[in-house]
Amino acid sequence: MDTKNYQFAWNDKAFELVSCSIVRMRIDIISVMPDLLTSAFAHSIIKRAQEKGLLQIHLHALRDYAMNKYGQVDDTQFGGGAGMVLMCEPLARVIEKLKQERNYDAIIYLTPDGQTLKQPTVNRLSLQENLLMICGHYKGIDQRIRDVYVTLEISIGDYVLSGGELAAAVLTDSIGRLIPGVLNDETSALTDSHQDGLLAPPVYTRPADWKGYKVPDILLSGHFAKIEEWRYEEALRRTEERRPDLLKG
Ligand code: 6GU
Repeated sequence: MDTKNYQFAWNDKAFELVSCSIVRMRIDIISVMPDLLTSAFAHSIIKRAQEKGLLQIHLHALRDYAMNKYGQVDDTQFGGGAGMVLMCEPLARVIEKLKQERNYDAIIYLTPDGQTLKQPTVNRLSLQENLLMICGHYKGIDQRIRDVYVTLEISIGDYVLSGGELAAAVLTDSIGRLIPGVLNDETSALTDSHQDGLLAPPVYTRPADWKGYKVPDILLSGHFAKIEEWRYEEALRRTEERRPDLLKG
């Protein structure tokens, strides 16, 4: 990475990255309902990542690549059965166009039969430059598009969504916040649940006594080493109680 294109400046507390002429990551998302995604990326950390120039998100409406003037992008499935399937031709058109413009490190299809998303995959993807995500709808996309173009298939859990858009938003959010320079110290990723294989410990803020419910004394002690030890013990206890499967690995 060429650091001389980065601009740092003082804010109230820290010398911080304010702009950067190299976009660190570009994510392209193909969808029949791109509007569903706009607000997901217009807030909080992902909004700031884009403002800082560290992340570019480009939405592509599949209907712009439709078969005909009626905007057809799907058809019934061969062999019979309910539900529509997104056709090869519109998807191939938009994918080919994008592939001509840049090399993609991964072409990801969001699908309930993909591999379940876990933090290590998110960490790995956050280091890439160009990602292409395809959102399915209805019964999904023609298998031949998966065979020809898709390099990674991801599900966000064992339940069914109406389409891949919300999954693409989840994946983009989880990746975007890890791009170097996006999070500051206050929002550090290192203490997140799952990042160290443990669930996060409980957290408290003022007042120290709320209707008689008190904050654990240790957190008010100012003894940083003891506090860290307490947090670790609580994280371990919580993980044993709620997600013993995480401790087996
Ligand atoms: Cl990625 N897509 C859909 N439609 N449903 C899901 C999913 C994806 N992950 C879990 N459920």
